[in-house]
Amino acid sequence: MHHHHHHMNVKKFPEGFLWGVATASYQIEGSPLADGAGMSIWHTFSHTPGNVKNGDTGDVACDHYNRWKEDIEIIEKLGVKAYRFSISWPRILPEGTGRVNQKGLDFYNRIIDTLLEKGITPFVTIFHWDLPFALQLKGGLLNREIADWFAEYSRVLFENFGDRVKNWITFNEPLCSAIPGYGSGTFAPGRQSTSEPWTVGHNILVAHGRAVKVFRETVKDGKIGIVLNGDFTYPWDAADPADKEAAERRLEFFTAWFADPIYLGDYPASMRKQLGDRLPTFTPEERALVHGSNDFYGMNHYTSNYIRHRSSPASADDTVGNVDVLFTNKQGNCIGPETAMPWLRPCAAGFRDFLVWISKRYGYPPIYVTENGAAFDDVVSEDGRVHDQNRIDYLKAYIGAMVTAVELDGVNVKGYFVWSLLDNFEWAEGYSKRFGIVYVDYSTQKRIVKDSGYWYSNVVKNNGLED
Ligand code: GBH
Repeated sequence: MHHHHHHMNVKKFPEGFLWGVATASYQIEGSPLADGAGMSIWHTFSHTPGNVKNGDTGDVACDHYNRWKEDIEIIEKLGVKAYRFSISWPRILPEGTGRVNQKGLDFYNRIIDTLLEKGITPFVTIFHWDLPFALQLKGGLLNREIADWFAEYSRVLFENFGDRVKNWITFNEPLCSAIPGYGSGTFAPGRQSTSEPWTVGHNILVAHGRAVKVFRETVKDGKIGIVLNGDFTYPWDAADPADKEAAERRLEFFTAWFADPIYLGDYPASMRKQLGDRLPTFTPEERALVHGSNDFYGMNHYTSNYIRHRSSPASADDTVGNVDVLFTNKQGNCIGPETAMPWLRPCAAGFRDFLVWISKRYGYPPIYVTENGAAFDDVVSEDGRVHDQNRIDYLKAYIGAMVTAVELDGVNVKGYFVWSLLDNFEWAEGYSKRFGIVYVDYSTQKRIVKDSGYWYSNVVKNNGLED
């Protein structure tokens, strides 16, 4: 018998808690140019040799463009209540603006209608990185006109789908568009700059604000927010005030970069201090668009790190807040065991602490955990199943940490989405990394629900973890 403090036994969620799974268009759909779609920057980037492991592209992916019905039936069979997916901008507007492609609208209309028929709540991400290549030719996210282009595209979606879709996400992880996209160059469009990431981040915030304004005029009974990624941080030396400050500063450079302007009206002081004029300033009009623009906080969270202060001044290309990002602390303790992704170490305590950090800083906003999960080297066993106990352990620990944050810390989590429904195109890693709770055999396109998929199905059924 276990003798916990009685609160610790509470593992159920409030009635109506939304359990979901998540995907993104370029990662699963395939057929990127079908039915009149324009090219996206991930199409051109992945077709440029050297950018993606093994030369993989999204040309076929999970063939979800043709198998969407089967995939929705899997969601239904697992009893999952919500599905977060993204819309491919160049399917809807092949040139980025202007002419609307009806066949693109039709594809997503079929998905939305099928989800609703089955009682699955759609969460639509407007932008999950597949920018129309036509807009990249005009400067893409670096061009401040992105706010006009994005508002126009968003309006098309709200007018066509807003009668049925009530939960919307503007941008997925703007940090990834800004830093891997424009700083290190590991993601499309593959630029390497020390100044551009900060302009890109600013332009995305303004574009988000513009879309929210359109949304509030057109979809009066809906909710909208941005999705931000964030790894939690602990000081390398918990007794050193400089490391404690560095751990805080890293969170500011990672997440408060976007969340502070939205919830508090301006960039964190630590960023202004280090970046000076390289960090844009908000005009009063921009600030009015951005401040107060979230109905909910969308949280993508996977891992945590130990953070050590750097005593040397930050170099111009430093994007992490002048810190070292580490897996072990001063005592030699490890943040968590390895997974298939070098950056991802399971640390469920960091999830609870991050939920609390966000809640305290921004006044306990409603939160949807829009992505959480892990990649492991899954294999199909002789019995035809995928016994991914490591993924079950990960999800169980993280969901448990979330329960604790809700029950003991008063964090306002409304829903949770596993990344991902399917193994899929993991960006620069191609098909080499598997995040799905459903295995995809890429040679046959056969889907196999992994043990974690069945396990998660039970979590949904029980509305929480079993004791
Ligand atoms: C999310 O981003 C995405 O939203 C999703 O599409 C993706 O499939 C999923 O997570 C799993 O990766 O060593 O500094 O280059 C992932 C966020 C972005 C975190 C890149 C790690 C690289 C860190 N990731 N980042 S770095």
